[in-house]
Amino acid sequence: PGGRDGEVSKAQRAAAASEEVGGQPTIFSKIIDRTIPATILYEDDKCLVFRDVAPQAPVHFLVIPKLPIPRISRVGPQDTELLGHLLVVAARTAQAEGLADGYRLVINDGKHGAQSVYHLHLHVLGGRQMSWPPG
Ligand code: IU
Repeated sequence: PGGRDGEVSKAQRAAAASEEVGGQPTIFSKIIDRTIPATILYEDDKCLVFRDVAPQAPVHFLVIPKLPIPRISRVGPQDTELLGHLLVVAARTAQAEGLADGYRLVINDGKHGAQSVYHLHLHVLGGRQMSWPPG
């Protein structure tokens, strides 16, 4: 059933992507394929890390899967390993960026989460004192 689940998942993702963005690749797909430039901090076969173009802290970078999952609310059990990998890469890149005093990890989802790009991404913000609650 694993393979079947995988196929269903791809169909669901395609549906979700077209639901959110009319089936168009987001700007992050263009960053992955180098159609649009970005300051890339790390890359492997599963993910890409680059600086946010509009930084909200002295250090602000994004960790994205190469698989175009539209939003965190669309993930399933088949994504567990990938999501864990994104968190490990986020933490290791934060360390490489010198964020020894800590940082904030954020995932915005959908309208109430103020998500603007429908390609899953983890924000990592640091280099200043964060406050709580977030706005
Ligand atoms: P959000 O969680 O979907 O709201 O965050 C999208 C982020 O992507 C936001 O911080 C933008 O500044 C950032 N971004 C970018 O780094 N490069 C781009 O070309 C675009 C958005 I469009």
